[in-house]
Parts: sequence; structure tokens; C-alpha cells
Amino acid sequence: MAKRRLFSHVATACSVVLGLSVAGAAHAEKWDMPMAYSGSNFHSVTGAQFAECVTTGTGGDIEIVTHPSGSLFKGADIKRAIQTGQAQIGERLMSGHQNENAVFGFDSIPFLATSFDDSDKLWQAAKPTMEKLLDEQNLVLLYAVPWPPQGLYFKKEVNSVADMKGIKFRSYNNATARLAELTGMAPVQIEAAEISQAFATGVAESMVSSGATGYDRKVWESLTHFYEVDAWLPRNYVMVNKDVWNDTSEANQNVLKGCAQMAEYAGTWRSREYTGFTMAGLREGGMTVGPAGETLVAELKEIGETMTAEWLEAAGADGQAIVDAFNAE
Ligand code: PCA
Repeated sequence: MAKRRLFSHVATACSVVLGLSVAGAAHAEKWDMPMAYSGSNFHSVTGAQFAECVTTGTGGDIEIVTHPSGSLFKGADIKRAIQTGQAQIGERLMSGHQNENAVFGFDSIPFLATSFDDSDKLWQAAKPTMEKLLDEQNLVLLYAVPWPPQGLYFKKEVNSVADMKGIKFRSYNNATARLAELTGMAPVQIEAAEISQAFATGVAESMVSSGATGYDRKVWESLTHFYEVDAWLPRNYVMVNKDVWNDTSEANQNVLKGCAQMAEYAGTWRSREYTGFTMAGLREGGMTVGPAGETLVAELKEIGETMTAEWLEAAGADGQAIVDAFNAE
């Protein structure tokens, strides 16, 4: 987006938030916004502030009501619900759609983008492709925010891939299931909202995720070790049904875009801040937290190469273009 347009969206959103708008609330519409993660999670907090920004910014024309924790639709059903108009707007883990199209997994390639700065770069490289892909599915992309870097959780000390053999591993997308297979673990896909119970009952004993999710779900009640691997930073994104979008006035579309830009900025900032905070929280909960050992890292990097090659093959020209654009920066 050109700098001037970006500024004008943000300016619109800011001025209306400051009460400078005269928009009336004659045709107030309620938009339901399903979200998969718990209300206290930083993505959900960002979404709630985004919703408030839109409601205030449109002078009450559009009232967005958030439904966190998969309470309106479960994570796996959110995108379809929005595509088919059962919900107007919502948030989902982007790589959760990897099973429909490998390109959605651009942010779960092991060791391609391992820092917040690289994650931003990768997102800029991927955004046009993702906007187009979603547009073809009757969806308009509003904003996307990264989770903190992904590490490995276990209930024992693990120093090599051999130590992982046979462990029941909670996955959240195709890439994490594949990681389990390649390390000799047994994957079982479970939404974050349900992992505390899965760990408590032994349905799962391990996962790859951020410190944020481990902290939110108090996994120290069942697990003992968190190894910082910084394998990738997957994104949540917010989408709107395209018909709903097209029925929205240009002025209100601009408010939505402005609020979305602020949400992406604020959400990313929260994600960065939350990283250290949650590491400390896991430690306080009694977990051993630290970088993965050299052997484990080397073995994971090798597995990462296999997964990168597999992804490039599955994602075809679109995938290659994203990686090329990222490397060219
Ligand atoms: N938390 C989400 C996805 C990535 C993350 O850090 C989860 O575990 O479901």
C-alpha cells in the first residue's frame, strides 16, 4: 500500500476514535467475530480493541462483537463460517488452512523466518499472494499478527530427536504434524482452547508452540520443559466476508482499514513484548526453560530442510515466489 493511503486510513481511524466523526448510527449493523483463542490471549485482546475501534470509528454503524475461545465457531470452522456468511468477520491461524492449499503454510517453514523482523519481511513478501488467494474464496484480508517464535514442550528432558520417539504430540497444522512424523512422534491435532485438558489426560504429551500459548494454557500443570528453538512465527489473520465488505460504505471501509493497520501494529508489538514475559511465566510455573541443545538443533535443522523442500514442491510457483521475494529483500 502506498504510504499516503496508509496514512489516510490511519488518520481516518484516529480522527474518528477522537470523536471527530459525524457519522450517524441510523443503520447500525452487528458483525459477529469468532476467534479461536482464549479471551486473555494477546490476539484476542488485539481483536477486541480492533472491534472497539471500528464501532467507535463508524459512529456505531458497525458494531463488532468478538467471540473468543472458539465459542461461536471452533477454530477449524471459522473460515468456512465467514466464507458462507454465517459470520461477517473473524480470526484464524493462517497456516490452519494448509490442508486446502500448501501456500497458506508459508509462515510455518522451519527456520526460514525465525525473528520478528524476518517474520515482518516474510509477511510483506507473502501478503499480495494471500490477499489474492482469499479474494478468490470470497474473503477480504484485514490484518495479520505473528505468534512469538515456536519452541518445543515436553514432560521430560530431551536432547536429541531419538529422545522424542513415540511421544504423543499435539499438532495445530500440517507442518506441525509433519514435524512429528519426521521426529518419530505420534501427532494428534488439537485446538489450543483444548490443550490443557489434552495434556492433563495424557492424550498429548508434547507440542511445538509459543511461550504465549503454554503460558495462556498453564501447561506447567502437566509439562516440564520448554526448549527455545525459534523454528518459525505463524500468523493469525482477520478476514471479512467479501459480500459484507462490498455492502459497506467507502467511509466505513476506510475506518476498517485504519483500525486494521493499528491492530496489526499493536498486535505485533504485544507479541514481541509477550515473548519474554511468558518465558518468565513458564519458569515461575516450575518449568525448565532454555535454548535447545546443539545436537537437537542440528537434527531439527536437517528435518527443516526436508520440510522446506516438501513445502516448495507442494506450494508450486506461488510458494517459490514468496520465498524469492523474501530472500530478495
Ligand atoms: N500458538 C498457537 C499457534 C501458534 C502458537 O504459538 C497454537 O498453539 O495453537
